[in-house]
Amino acid sequence: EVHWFPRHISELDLIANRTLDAGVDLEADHPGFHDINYRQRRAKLAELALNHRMHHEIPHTEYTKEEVETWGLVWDTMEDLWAKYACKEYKKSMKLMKEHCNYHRDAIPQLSSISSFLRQQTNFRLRPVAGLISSRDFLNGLAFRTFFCTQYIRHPSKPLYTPEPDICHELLGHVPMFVDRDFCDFSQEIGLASLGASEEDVLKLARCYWHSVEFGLCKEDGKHKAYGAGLLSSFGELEYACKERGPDDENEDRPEIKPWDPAVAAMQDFPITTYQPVYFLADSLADAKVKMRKYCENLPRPFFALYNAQTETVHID
Ligand code: H2B
Ligand code: FE
Repeated sequence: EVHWFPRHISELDLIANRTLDAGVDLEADHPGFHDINYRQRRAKLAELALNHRMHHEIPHTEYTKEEVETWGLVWDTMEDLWAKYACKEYKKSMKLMKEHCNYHRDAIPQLSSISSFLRQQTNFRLRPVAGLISSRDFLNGLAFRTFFCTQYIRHPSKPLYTPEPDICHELLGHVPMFVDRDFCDFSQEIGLASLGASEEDVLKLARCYWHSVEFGLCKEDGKHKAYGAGLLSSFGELEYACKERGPDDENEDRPEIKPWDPAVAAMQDFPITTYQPVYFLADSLADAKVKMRKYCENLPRPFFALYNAQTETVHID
């Protein structure tokens, strides 16, 4: 029996609000757990996401001075690291984000403006979401070239750490990559394969997503550059993953680098609160996409899903 899945983009409204509990551990561990003002702010932004409907304008969000300061601090910390370790696609897009979407250290950009820009560029869009949703729901959105995007910001007591996605991770890690066509097609490929997939296959696709969209590396002139959002928004791990190590650094902690192979990544478990022990390295974003497509074509499925961008509908063959 095939698991239910959305057929029209408007049906993403049905899954966007199925947020998961952060889990008792994460909750008690959360830097904002005991901060009543922070929790109220989160509740207010959650309400905006819950009330959103596909094809409606995303409302303008006013951020407080303190929130903008946190954003600025993350920005300042990351800027030099992007220059050194971000892939060329990211750097090119970041330039466009500055020109078209008000990206700079002193203001948190608006989702509505980013979403319209992405739609013009690659027909990807952002859809506000209140927090973490299941892997299945999250990946299903990608089939419709839709990225579920949180709007709240991490707690100011720990500006360089967040146990969950936040606006810094989404806008500085993920968004610039969605200006790149190969990357968008790559993401949609995983999304289409997740529609109606078995629990087992969703888990495999979620691992592929993790080892690429979140923590993927690609080659550039013999060097390792990051295209994964978890790296591009984390000051410690970006350097850890991409740094060139010589024979003198032998005693240093170093991650294992495996060539990008979705069949291997699909079986590779990962930690969520520490640096990754293993990263996957693609030859290029186009290479990552081609391999992902081949892998998805070979998943055992009773049908093949195609997306019609004009009608915003998924058809099955
Ligand atoms: N939900 C939300 N809101 N944002 C994410 O980035 C996210 C998610 N990632 N659910 C998913 C899970 C990812 O870790 C994979 C697909 O499991
Ligand atoms: Fe993410």
